[in-house]
This record gives sequence, C-alpha cells and structure tokens, in this order.
Amino acid sequence: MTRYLVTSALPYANGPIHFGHVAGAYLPADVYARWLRMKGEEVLHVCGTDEHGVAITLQADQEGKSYRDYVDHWHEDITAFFKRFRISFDAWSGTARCGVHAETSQKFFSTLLEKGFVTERTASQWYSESLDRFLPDRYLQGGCPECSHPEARGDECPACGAWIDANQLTDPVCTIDGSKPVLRETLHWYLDLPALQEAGLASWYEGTDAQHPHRAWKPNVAGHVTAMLKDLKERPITRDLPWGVPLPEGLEGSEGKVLYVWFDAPIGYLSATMEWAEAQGDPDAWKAWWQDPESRLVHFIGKDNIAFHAVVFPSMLLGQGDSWEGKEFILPWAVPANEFYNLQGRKFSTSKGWRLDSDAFFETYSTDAARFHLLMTLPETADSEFTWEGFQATNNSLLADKLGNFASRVLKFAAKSFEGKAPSSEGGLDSHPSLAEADAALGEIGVRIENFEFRAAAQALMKGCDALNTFFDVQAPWKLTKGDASDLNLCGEVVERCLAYLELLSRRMGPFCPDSADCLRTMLGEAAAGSGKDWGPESDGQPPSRIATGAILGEAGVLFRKIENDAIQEEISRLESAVS
Ligand code: B3M
Ligand code: ZN
Repeated sequence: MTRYLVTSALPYANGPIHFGHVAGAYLPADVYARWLRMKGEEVLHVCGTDEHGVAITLQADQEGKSYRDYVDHWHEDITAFFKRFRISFDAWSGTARCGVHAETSQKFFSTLLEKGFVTERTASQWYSESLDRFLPDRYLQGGCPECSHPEARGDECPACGAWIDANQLTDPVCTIDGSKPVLRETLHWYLDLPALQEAGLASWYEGTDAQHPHRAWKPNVAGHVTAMLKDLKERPITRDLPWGVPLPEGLEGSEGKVLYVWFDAPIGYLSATMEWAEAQGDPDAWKAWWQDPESRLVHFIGKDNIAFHAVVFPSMLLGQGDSWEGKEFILPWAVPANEFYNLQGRKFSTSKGWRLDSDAFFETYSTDAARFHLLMTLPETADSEFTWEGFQATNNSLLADKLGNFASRVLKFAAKSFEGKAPSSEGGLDSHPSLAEADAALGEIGVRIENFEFRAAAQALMKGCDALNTFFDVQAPWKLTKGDASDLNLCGEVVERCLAYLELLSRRMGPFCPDSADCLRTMLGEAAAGSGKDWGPESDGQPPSRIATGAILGEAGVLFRKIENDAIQEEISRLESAVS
C-alpha cells in the first residue's frame, strides 16, 4: 500500500468556480483520488479556499464588505459547487478559517529566517497619505513606463502586457480614493530562492536527490521550471495589507505587514491536513503524510501555478530542514499541471458573462455527463475548450449509446428471458475475442489514470463498452432463446458474462461517473452485491469473476438521458446573448 497526499490548488475565495477551474485541477485530482482509494491505497485529498491576498481585499473593498464576510460568502458558494460536482475531498478548509493556519505559516517563516533563507531589506513603495497606508501594486493606476498607456495597473499593463514595477508608473493614482500617493521607505522580507536552489532545490528537481524522489516531469512543467531555474531571484514574501497572516510576533518593523498570499497559500495544504488530523482525534497524524519519505505528494494545478508548486513551495519545504522535531518534509512527487480550458472559443469570464450558470446547468444536465465530457476534453497537453455541441455528443453518442444502452439491453433481456436472475455459466466464452478486447481496454484505465492521462483513461472505458456491445451483437442471445438445450445454455453464458462485465464496468466507471456507477449497481441488484465497490479481486486486464447463479437483478433504468438539439441551440444563444 502506498500513501498518496493529493492536493488541488486552493481556489481564491473571490468568485464562483467554473468548468475551466474544474478541468484544470479538481476533476482530474478527484478521479485520481477515487481510483487510488478504490485500489486500496492510502489517500488524502486536500484542498480549501485561498482567502488572503490583494485580489480579495480589492474586491471586498469595492463591494463595501468586510474581508471576513466576503471570504465566508465565497467559501460557502465554492463548497456547494464542489459538492454538486462530486469532488471528494478528505480535508477541506480555508486559509482564514483553519485554526492552525496562521501559526503554521509563521513557523515556516521563522524557520526560514533563522536559517538565513529569508532576509530583510528596505525598499520604497507607494503610500497613501489620505488613507494612511501603503498601496500594493493592484491598488495603483498610472502611465505605463513601456507604452505610455494611461491606465496601466501597478502590476501589469493591459495595453502592452508589460510586467510593471509599480514604482515606475507615471502619475500614479490610488484606485481606492483617487488620491496621489507618495513614495516612502518600507521594510520587507525576501525569500532567498537562489540559496535554496543550491541547498537542494536543484538536485531534487534534476532527480539526483535520492531522499526526495519524483516521477518524470510533464513537458509543460519541465519547460517552465527549467527556464525559471536559470535565473532565480529573491522574492518579497511580505506585504503591507490589513488582511492576511501577520508576521511572527517580536519582529521589529513588522507592524501592519502580512505574509504574501503565495507564501501562506500552499502552507494551506499542510494546515488543512493538521486540522483534519486533529478532527480524527490523532493530532500527529499529519506527520505520516508530510514527513514519511515513502509518502507521495501530488499537486494538481493549472499551468499558471507551476512556478509556485514546482519551485517556491518545494523551496519553502526543504528550507525547513529538520526543524520540525528533527524531521524533514517530503517534496512533491508529481505536479500534473494542466493547460487552460476555455468556453466555446474564448476564456471563461464571470465578469463578462462568458460563463455557464452552474445552478441552471446542474438542474438540467447530469453531473456525471459533465464530468465525463470534461475528462474527454481535458487540457492535458494544450489548451482545450468546452463546447455545447461537444457536450451533447459525449452525452448522447458515448455515455447514452455505448454505456447506458449496453446496460439497459442486457438487463432488459435478462429480465425477460431469465426472470430477472443471473443465469448459470460454465465459462465457455472466456476466450471470446471481444471479451479479450474488453479486458485489455478496461485494464488500461488504471494505468492511464496513474500516468495522469485522463483523456486516454476515459477513452479506454469507451473502448471497453464498444467491445462489450460487439460481444452482445455478435452473440445475439435473443436468437438463442427458442433453440435447443445447447442454444439455451449458450444464451445463459452470454448473459452471465454481460452481467459480470457490467458489474466490472460499474467499478471502472466509478472514478469518472460516481452517481451513475451507483445507479448501475442498484440496477444490477444482487449481481453487484457480493463484490463490494472496491477495485475488485481480479487483477486488472483479467475477466471478471462469475456472478452467482440465481442472483436477483434490479430494475433496468436509464443511466444517461439524451440531450435534444434544440436544448443545445438554446444554450448557445443564451451564452451569446449574455455577451452581445
Ligand atoms: N489561489 C491561484 C489560483 O486560484 C491560487 C492557487 C493557490 S494554490 C496554493 O489560480
Ligand atoms: Zn503598456
């Protein structure tokens, strides 16, 4: 048994979750976690909301809400979305609500400071005299030093895309009250990434550190990180903000300063694990997950978070050394980052109306169909997109026609010809070529999932259904019911195999379509009762074991309802009218 600590990027508590986020991190992470749990591995899927940072304070200020109320609202909204989407977290928290998050983050900071990996330095920064506060980048607007565009933000220019040093803005104004800021000296703390690179980050990344193994990097991760490591710089990890994790007490000059959100956010994975351990009644239980060299830390993220998960957070972890009761932290074992997922040719944008209303979506369509379609189109190696036509095709031509239809044909036939009971079988069809094909396809699913190839895993499930439909068509059991004893015997064998493969399908589809898998198991009745919902006693790629003769079957139902063309056209028009 292997221990997998699976994390999904902490979503900012400042807006709704959309399918773009889901396809980037949460869904593949959920499928991975469900698969490993079913196989009997030890799994902890950790996530929570990211509740600090300027993106949040700015938005809350604009809406005139308190920071606390603002993040509470979005925490609830995001929690409800994940529930509906059946994302199965074992630990779910939030960086402003987890009771041990602040102290854990402060301990990380203090340890790095003690070890010389954090250094302090004064720099000048814009200060608002009317508001009596320093202004972080995004609170500023002014002329772009590159292209002179008059409305550049303190961090970047919307016209030329330049990444801006806020101090270089011409005629800056404060976005809160329009006042003119002045430059003032302020103290900040910097994470010495070059020193951490030498202290172990480089050898871990290159794979020459036997203590901290990892699997082969995905090409998109390797490309990004290799380029970054050629020119690592120190980064400021503190900010002048009224909301966030305060710096550890007793640090001179730290009043009014908080940790940079990207410093405390990844520690959220750890603090959420500690909170979970506490709730299990075993406060030390987090240690096995985070400090046992045998544990595998897997970060599911979108591509914009690669630097933080493959460079910054590993540096922070290794910089702790053995300061935590003599134990070191493990470093990431895999960072399966995805590219971006768009909507009908454009980026998802909640503010511009280019979005799917998730409440309306879930009222009309099946969560499992959405999950499966997202998996079939996941942005694994390049950006990809959700289209309504594509969703309809996956639902109708794959899930309904291949999977649902196979189940309903077999179960209806068994109800009619075998009084709804599993017929006996001696195994005469075990070496049938279509079944061998199904074995190979269904056996491929796990290999693909464990290799982070979710599209291929979903395709393998469909290949398995194709082979099983062929088996049923070629064997045509309905032609055997009026024949002699040997025909009837063969008919029973065909149906028994189909039931056994349906039972196996119900388990193999579980990580993708958990509700429909349960539904199929109910339809199978006693034919699914004995085997449990686990991975299965048979090794993968082998025929499923025999169904007990006489097992009483449940009622055949519809696993996936077809979606009409009209409905799809309406969705497309609704989307287009929202932006026109
Ligand atoms: N909240 C950014 C994002 O949502 C950030 C991820 C934090 S993961 C520790 O893309
Ligand atoms: Zn510009």
